[in-house]
Amino acid sequence: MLHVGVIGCGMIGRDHIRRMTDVITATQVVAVSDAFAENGKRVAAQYGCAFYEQGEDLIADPNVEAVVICTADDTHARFVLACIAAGKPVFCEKPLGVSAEECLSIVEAEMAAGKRLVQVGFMRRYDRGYRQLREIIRSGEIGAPLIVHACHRNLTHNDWHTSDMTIKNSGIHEIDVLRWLLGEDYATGQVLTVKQNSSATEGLLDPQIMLLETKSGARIDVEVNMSSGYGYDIQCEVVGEKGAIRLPDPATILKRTNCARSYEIYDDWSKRFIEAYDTEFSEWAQSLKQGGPVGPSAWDGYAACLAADTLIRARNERAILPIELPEIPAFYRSAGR
Ligand code: ISE
Repeated sequence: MLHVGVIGCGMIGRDHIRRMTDVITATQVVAVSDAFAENGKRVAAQYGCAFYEQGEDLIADPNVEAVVICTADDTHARFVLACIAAGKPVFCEKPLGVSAEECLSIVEAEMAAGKRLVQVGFMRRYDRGYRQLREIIRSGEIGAPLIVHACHRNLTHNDWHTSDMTIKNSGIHEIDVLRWLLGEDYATGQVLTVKQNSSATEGLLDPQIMLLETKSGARIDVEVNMSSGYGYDIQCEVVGEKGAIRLPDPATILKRTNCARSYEIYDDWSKRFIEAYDTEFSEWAQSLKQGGPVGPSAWDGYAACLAADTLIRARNERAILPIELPEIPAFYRSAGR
């Protein structure tokens, strides 16, 4: 049984605590921490585990063998670095840090520690549909991928959502999963702004269109839309030399009512990707038993953040900019699946 401490008991943190308690048999949550003490204490009482006001104290608890970080994005790097310093495996929700520099400091600390400890929460890589797309691409059946059309639509956004978060907090999923699907890094990036959706918060650039070119010249367009007004909807179509493949929608019941046929579209990611999250945590626990994480690495977190930073700059400068990811260090070459 892997004894886990969870820092951050907001929506995704509580969902992971439930998952590691009720679904994943190999994990047990033994401690939690939350910046809002009352909330953290309530969750600790519900699950019968220890509560720490400070994340650092949870990391230092000898009962905690591995740490899951689900706090605000701008605290991720601090806690990940503390876990590396303590020599404890750490699963960090995306993004790994709020800038490429922050992510690079994690990469450097992990390499100095001499073994992989960090895994980043890019759950799309565990979704059955994305995994099937990747298998087909790798089999060569559709030839080399030429174009990807993707979209990431959220039902609605919080008041504090910013134009940069659209890329670095939401669009970062596509940045990572498409790099993983196509098996190559990006060469350039650009962002098109669009006439604003009138239901978006004033001043928010919504939607935005991210345009990426891979090193081999494949082209990607991604609509990132925070105010779809109808549901949480993730789409992806890969057009290859000999065929095109499309991400399946999750299976939902076909209803025939009121002279109409309809399928439910979920309202958020925790339902849309519920199986992916379960698989992600079960494979993470399994990998730790076998010696260390094999999922999305700190390098993947850095690569995604560097592309996101570049896209934000490209949008602000209305330019097409090169995405200058350095050569992958040998340490990370076999990492990520
Ligand atoms: C959220 O943090 C997620 O990870 C979701 O997958 C994404 O769709 C949403 O936009 C993010 O805010």
